[in-house]
Amino acid sequence: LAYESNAPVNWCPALGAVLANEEVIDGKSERGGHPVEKRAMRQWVLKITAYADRLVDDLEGLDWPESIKEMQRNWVGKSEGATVSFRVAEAPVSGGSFNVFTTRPDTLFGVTFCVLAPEHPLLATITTAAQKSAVESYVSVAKNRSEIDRTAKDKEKTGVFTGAHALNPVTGKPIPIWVADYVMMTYGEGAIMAVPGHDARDHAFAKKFGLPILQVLDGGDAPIEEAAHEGDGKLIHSDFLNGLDKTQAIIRVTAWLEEKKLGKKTITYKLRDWLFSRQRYWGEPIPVAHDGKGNVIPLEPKDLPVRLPEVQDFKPAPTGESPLAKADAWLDVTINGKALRRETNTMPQWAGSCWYYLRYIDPRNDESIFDKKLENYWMPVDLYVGGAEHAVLHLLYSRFWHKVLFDLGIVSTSEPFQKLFNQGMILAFAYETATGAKVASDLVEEKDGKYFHIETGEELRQIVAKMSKSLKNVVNPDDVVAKFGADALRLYEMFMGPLDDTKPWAENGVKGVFGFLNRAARFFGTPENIVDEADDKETLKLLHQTISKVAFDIENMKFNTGISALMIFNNLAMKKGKVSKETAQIFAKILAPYAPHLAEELWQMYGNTETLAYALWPEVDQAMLTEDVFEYPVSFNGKVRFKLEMPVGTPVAEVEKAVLSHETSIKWLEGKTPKKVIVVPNKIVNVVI
Ligand code: ANZ
Repeated sequence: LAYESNAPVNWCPALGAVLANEEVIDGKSERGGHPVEKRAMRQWVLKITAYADRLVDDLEGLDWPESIKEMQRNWVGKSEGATVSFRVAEAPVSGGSFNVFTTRPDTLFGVTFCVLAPEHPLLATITTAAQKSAVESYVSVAKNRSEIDRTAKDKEKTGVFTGAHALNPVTGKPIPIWVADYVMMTYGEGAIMAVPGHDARDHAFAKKFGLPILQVLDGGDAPIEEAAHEGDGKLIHSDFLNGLDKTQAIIRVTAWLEEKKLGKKTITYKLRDWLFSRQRYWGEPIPVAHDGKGNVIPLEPKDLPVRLPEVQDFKPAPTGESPLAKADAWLDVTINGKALRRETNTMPQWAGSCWYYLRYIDPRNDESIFDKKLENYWMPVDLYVGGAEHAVLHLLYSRFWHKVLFDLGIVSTSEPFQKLFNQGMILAFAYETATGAKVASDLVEEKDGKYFHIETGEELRQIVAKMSKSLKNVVNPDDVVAKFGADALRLYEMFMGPLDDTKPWAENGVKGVFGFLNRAARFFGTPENIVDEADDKETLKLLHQTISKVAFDIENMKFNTGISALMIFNNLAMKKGKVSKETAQIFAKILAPYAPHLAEELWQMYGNTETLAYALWPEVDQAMLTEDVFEYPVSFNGKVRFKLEMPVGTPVAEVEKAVLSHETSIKWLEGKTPKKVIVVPNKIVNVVI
């Protein structure tokens, strides 16, 4: 599952360093703007592609947001289609042919040219003498463009004719072979059959270079010269496929290709193997050594862990290797009598994030990864709360590692995280001028709800933006704690709105919950308010409704509405002016998940000596949740005319009697006897006149 490969890295000669992709902007280093080139370097790669199918299929059983599942499916990018072989017409070498991958073999009769990726090895042999210099200069430019840039849909297409032709396998006719950078060497076969009639990219390319456009499926919104028809339709101009629809034609032509040995059904993935080494000092050392004869020797458990050496200089080696390549004393080791050189690549930070949750199970175990019994008890993680930015990196990588550990029999579940919840991002207010220029928050003052620039006096607009150092609008939790306390910080975060909403931090909101905490502390913390007598019915009913609501909302991650229930109960208690000690203790318990400090303090004030954290959650008296009266809507011939309250459980005959003797009924009946009175217990009454 791990192999060595000469993979390209971003090498910056001026900095003498290998850069991460995000440190390269438009082919230049982010720091200093020096040129960056691709350079092949020995690397370690993990074979995540071996798990592609399972990474897609097993999403089915997970309780994750559908959007994240869809992002993972797209990232793995499973595509069903066919590989088709094209012979080169005037091949200078014997048996010259190349394969293409297509999801649309049904369009084979519409192929009017082929395109090879600039990195395609066949270019060297098929390009004609006349086209050689044009192709070579095109290829040298294209190789330095980024993949994102090359595949962007609306980018102007570029390319060069190779001078060579291929034979369309179904028609036998020659078609030109081009080279263009919208074809990627790393996907499918690194070559395509171009169908400008039915593929927008090929259409744009054909238009630009005056190549023929053929329609082979009927339909489409515009003439085929104007736009590709990418939808379904009946096959036309396609010999033995004529009259079939797309799906039927794909099956028919694939069988035909297989029979003629010109192609076969193929499944392709966008997912690539995972480049898992970095040329940096920091990072877990890769526990292998090299014998200098091309053999890689895995270290034995007794030689682990490999510790990083003390070094003075963290600059990369002149070869672009990690600084470890300069730590001579560390580099050379003798293991089992053999002189070896340690691996100098280190692991990326994913090495830790892929399995950290497994160590939480048994963090102090230094004998093994964990005690098997504990793993059995705790895994999988029941609920993982995290940001959506991890969708296709951490959350895919750790699923892969977990599956490898599962296959090795180390963990007992094939998936690590059963339920995933994406919390919303907390934004902050920011300020801008009328022309949209951003102003740092320390240059803003508020006057009567309006905002002004301290220096220029200009009126500013308040907007919502990400927290950022440059806007100086980052909220530091330590400051909030110092001003309002940790309970208020915690309560506000949960009270801001639905947990998965993106929303701005507002200090006024913190003040609001701080006020609630103060009111609750004053009322429940005043001994005279806590009395030795039973609560009235209204208080008890609301208390049990509140316990039930808070519990339900915790289970359903709707913390904000649970908190408002607590506020409503606090208001009632203050209105009554007193509560029983039992009720006060229950209030402390259900407040505790949100405001543990205040709750604990009240709890101890009520004479408890053990911490509230060990107290059981209060039980709900179900009888308190049911209403004891029901308000019947009473209709006459289907129209609701009044409402009538009756004790729950009143017999139907008595409800009927009460309805008919009601003064409003007498008015609507106008002295007549009703034809029928329908009473549906605890629902409705309808009087038919
Ligand atoms: C002919 C064709 C006709 C295509 C048509 C599409 C529509 P997905 O769905 O993303 O897998 N393709 C194949 N290899 C490529 C490469 N290395 N670089 C760039 N493009 C490549 O896309 C598969 C389709 O993308 C393939 O099907 C091929 O174009 C193109 F009406 O072949 B098709």
